[in-house]
Amino acid sequence: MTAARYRLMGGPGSPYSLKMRAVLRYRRLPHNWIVPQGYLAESGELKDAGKRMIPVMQLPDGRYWADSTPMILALEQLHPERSLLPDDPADRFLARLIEDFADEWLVLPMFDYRWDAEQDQAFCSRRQMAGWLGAMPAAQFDGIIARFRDRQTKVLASMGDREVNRPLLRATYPEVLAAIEAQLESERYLFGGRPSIGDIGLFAQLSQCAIDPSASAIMRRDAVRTFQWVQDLDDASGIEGAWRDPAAPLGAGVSALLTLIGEVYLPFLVANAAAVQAHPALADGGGAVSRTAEGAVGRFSVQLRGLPMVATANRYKANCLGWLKLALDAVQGPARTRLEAILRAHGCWEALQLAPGEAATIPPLQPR
Ligand SMILES: N[C@@H](CCC(=O)N[C@@H](CS)C(=O)NCC(=O)O)C(=O)O
Repeated sequence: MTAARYRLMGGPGSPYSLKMRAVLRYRRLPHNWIVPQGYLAESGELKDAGKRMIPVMQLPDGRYWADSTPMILALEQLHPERSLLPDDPADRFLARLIEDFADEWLVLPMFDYRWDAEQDQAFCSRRQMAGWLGAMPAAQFDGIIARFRDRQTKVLASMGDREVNRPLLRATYPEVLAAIEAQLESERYLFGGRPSIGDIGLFAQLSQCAIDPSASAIMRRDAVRTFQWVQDLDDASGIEGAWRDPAAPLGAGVSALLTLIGEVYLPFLVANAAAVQAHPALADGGGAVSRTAEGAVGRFSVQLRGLPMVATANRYKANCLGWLKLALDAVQGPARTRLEAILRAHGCWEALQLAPGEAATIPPLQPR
C-alpha cells in the first residue's frame, strides 16, 4: 500500500461515502478513492474488513475504520489543521447537531424519493450499479439491477411505513433547501466562511438529492444556489475562510434548521429512544440506512407537526441522541449560556438533557 495515504472505500450512490471523501478533500489529507468492483462488494477487501457498511477507510497504518461521524472526529485528533469543528464550543455543538440531523433524518426523504417513482428506481439502480460493476454485458447487468432494486425497496419497507411517513418526510426536504438558500444570503457556510461538520453532513445527503431525478428536479427548480453549493462542497480543498463571530446572531439558515430539528428531528429521536428501551434485544444496525436487522420488531409511531411517522426502533439512532446529550453536557462557561438560549428558543433544549445515570449507559463514540 502507498505510504501515508488514506484509502477510502465507498460506493457511487452512498451519501456517507461522498461525505468522507469531502472531508478528506477539504482537510487536504492525501487519499485514494476506491469503489471496490462487484455487486456491493460481496467479496474481497471490503467484505474482509468486516464492517458491513460503507464507507470503510483504511488508515496509513493499515487499520480499517467505519462510521463517518466518529471517523471525522477521530481525524480531528490526528490532524489539527483545517478542522471541521468550529472554535466556539456553542457553534461546535450546533454543527454536530445539524450533522446528526442530516445523517439520520435527511437521509430518509432522500431514500424515499430514490426508491419510489419508477423513473427514480430505474435511474438510481442503474447508475449506482454501473459504478460498482464496471464493464459487463447488458443482459447480465440488467439481472443485477433487478436484484438490487428489490433489495433496496425491501430494506426501506423494513424501516417504517413508507406510505404513512411520506408526507412528513417530503415536507422536510424543501425546508432544508430553503434553509440553505436563506443561509447563502449572508454566509457561504453554516458557521462562517469555512465548512463545518454540519455543512458536510448536509452535503452528503444533498449530493444524492442533486443527482436522483425527482429530488434533483425540486432542487434545480427551487434551490439553484443550493445545487451549486453542493457541487462546490464536494471539493472544498481551496476554501480558506474563517469561522463567524459567535457573538453575532445565528444565520437565518441555521436558525431554520434548528427549528426543524426542534419540531421534528428531536421528538423523533426521543420516541425512537423510548422504543429502543422497550426492546432491549434490538440489534445495533450501525446507522446503516439500508440494512436493518430488526425487521418489524419495535415499530413505534409518533405524531410530528401533526403528521404521522411509523418507524422501526433503531439502536444506533438512540446512541446518536446519547452522544448529542454528552456533547452538550461538555459545553461549559459562557458558551453554555449562549447555547442554552439558542437551543431553548428553537425547542431543542429539553430533548438534549441527560437523565440521571444516563451518561454511563451511552457507548463510546469511536470508529467501528
Ligand atoms: N452511520 C454510518 C452509516 C453508513 C451507511 O448507512 N452506509 C450504507 C450505504 S450509504 C450502508 O453501508 N448500508 C449497508 C448495506 O447497504 O448493506 C456512517 O455514517 O458511515
